[in-house]
Amino acid sequence: MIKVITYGTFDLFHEGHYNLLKRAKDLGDYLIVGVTTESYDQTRGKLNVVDSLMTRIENIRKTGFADEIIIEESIGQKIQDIKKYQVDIFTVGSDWVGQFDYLKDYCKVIYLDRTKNISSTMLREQNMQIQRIGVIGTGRIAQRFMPEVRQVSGVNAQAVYNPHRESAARFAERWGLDCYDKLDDFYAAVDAVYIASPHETHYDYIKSALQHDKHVLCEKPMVLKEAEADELFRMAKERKKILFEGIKTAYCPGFNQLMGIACSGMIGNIRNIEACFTKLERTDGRELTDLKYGGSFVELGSYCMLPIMKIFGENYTDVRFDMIKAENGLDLFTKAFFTYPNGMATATCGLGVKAEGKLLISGTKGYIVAEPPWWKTTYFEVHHENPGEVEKYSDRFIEEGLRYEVSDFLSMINGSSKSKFKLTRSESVAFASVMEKFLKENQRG
Ligand code: C2G
Repeated sequence: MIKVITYGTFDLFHEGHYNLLKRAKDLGDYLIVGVTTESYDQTRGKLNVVDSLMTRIENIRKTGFADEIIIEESIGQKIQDIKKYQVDIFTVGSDWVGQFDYLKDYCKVIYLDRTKNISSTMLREQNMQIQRIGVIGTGRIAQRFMPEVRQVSGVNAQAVYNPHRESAARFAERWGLDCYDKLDDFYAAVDAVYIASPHETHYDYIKSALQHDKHVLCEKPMVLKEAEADELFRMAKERKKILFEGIKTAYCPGFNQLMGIACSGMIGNIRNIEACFTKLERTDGRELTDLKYGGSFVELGSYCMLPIMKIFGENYTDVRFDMIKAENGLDLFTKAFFTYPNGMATATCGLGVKAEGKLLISGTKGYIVAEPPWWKTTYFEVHHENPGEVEKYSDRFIEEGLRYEVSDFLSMINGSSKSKFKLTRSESVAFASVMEKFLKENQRG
């Protein structure tokens, strides 16, 4: 008996998938089909899969070609499956030519011609209206955003706005966008905006974008006053628009896995969280010279508060700040101490002092530790009383990681609520409220 194996996501099952499975079956006597899990697809950068795993399996089953359906969960699994099921032929569509030649040591590898003019990506795009996204601001973060947004299907980066026409034109030229220096014209050309302008301009841009009925993804810190955050979220709700604070960590798969484990009870009741993020900045850069909105806490505090608020919630009983300041009064190193009824937490941020940069979550049955850069979570460990008992978890964080938030922003626009819990409105409001307290204490409020 000749055994054949093939793998795929098989999202929005179409003729191309059908043809592939039919021909795969014809190659032998017994066909095994491996269907990718959602988390495996996420790790390999496929972020917008529409159908659930059950639906995708059911669609394959209905063709009648598969003698056995298995789940594909990780990158190294193919070799194991080939050995385990004593597979004779591995096959996949011609879009993968060459990429699975390493399996030739284990079985025959056949690339079948791909069916032309049909793909899941095409169908996904037909199913949803393509969102034209416009970028406000042309600085470093906006530059990082561009290659990321291109990885997400269903959005098209369309336009850029900067009141300084020259900067807008340069950015537009580099990334192939339309450039605008008048806001009304810019809004008319897009469905959603990504705001990456200086912090102090966020509030006005968000407000005007919402007034023009645009969805908004705004870089962190979204705003620095609780009342402003409240007002903007209320306005977004009234206008049925999505307003998202872009803290990339909140949307990345590894961090979500970490939060899931922390909240699962695996390390018991959580009592202490230490989140630390430091990066040494040039003393003449914006971060250490902008007397109103610079400094380490405004720059990095959102990342460190994220695990704290997600685990302990927004109702801390007290928050206190200790800091080391530069001559110009900006904080080079800040520790924010949060007190909760049953726990405590510190958010440590530095732009002029280097620290170990860990995330440490301590509970009554063990602790979780993630080394820097935990804010781009790829790896963490769960430790218990017995030092030999350590569980290790890893996930992928691709390049700058902004693709995850763009993908979630898009699914929220398209009516899916699967990303709602990743960063809630009330968490964003709580961040703004802590920032406001911090700035007030520094006479910067
Ligand atoms: N396919 C095809 N013709 C199309 C579209 C897809 O022949 N027009 C084939 C693909 O080449 C693949 C299978 O259908 O063999 C499933 O395609 P996808 O769902 O896109 O899955 P893919 O990402 O190719 O997964 O481990 C996963 C595998 O490596 C392949």
